[in-house]
Amino acid sequence: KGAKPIVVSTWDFGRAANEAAWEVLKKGGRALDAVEAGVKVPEADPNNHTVGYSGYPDRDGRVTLDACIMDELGNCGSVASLEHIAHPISVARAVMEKTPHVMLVGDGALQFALANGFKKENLLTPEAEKAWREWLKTSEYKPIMNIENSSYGPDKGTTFNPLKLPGNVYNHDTIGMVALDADGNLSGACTTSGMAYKLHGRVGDSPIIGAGLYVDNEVGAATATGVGEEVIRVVGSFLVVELMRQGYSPEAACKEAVIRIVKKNKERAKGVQIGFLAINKKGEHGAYCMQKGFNYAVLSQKENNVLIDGKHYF
Ligand code: SD4
Repeated sequence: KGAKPIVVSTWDFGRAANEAAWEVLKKGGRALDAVEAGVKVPEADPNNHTVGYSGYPDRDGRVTLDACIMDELGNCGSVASLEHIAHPISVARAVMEKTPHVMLVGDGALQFALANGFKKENLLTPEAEKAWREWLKTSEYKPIMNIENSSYGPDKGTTFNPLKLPGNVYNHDTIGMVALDADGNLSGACTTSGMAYKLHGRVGDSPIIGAGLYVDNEVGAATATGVGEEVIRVVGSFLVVELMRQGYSPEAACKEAVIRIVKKNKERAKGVQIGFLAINKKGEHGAYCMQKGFNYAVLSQKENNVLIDGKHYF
């Protein structure tokens, strides 16, 4: 004991998630339990259309969820393209704890979940279905130009690059959460419904260990949000942790990972949002993103669930 617990998570909806994680951390609980409890909050939220229950479906109208979790010992579990289960993060944890595997996908992941007591549910809410039916009229899919974020858009008094989705709802936000507990151990969780109206079977970075999430208990932990294809390309979260190992601060490491993506193709990078978020072993936090608009929530004894704007490349 003796470390100062901290939990950070992506986007403004990370604050409610942090509160749940803090309930565990403040009692000296494990970071692993904290991050699972934390991300279950947006997974269950009917107003959040980008994570868990009520997520926007793929182009076939199917809600397919991606999630992963990783602890201080390098144990990890993941599910991809999982349907009908409201808490994919808990299925990912069960994969980690009850199987010799790391990742289960699609029908196999569902079969495993049902065999382990998870309830089959309809995750497509009437609201999300309505949005999908609207989308079907044009079936326009341009993920490249999507600037995901929750603080811009017509509803917030700015017209900065709004998505053309019904109801002006932004179509991709993931919750990534990393935490340090009182024992000085790190863990992380990441969960999403992925890009709205994606091809059926598309999997992003979020359930890929090293891309959407990485934890190394000697160094730090990192998570990512944004266009997953870009994050996978540079194995983003692993990269951030390795840069911290070399002495970079969390923010500098996140910035360098963003620059790595830019270097691959600057024109392509201009049209996408990516956000990295990290903490190190000392409990220092930092983030960096491609475009203005990414923010993250920090909860510790010092920082009362403050929302911080990530610095941005463009
Ligand atoms: C994905 N990275 O499926 C996720 C989406 C996301 O903020 O993060 N949105 O590519």
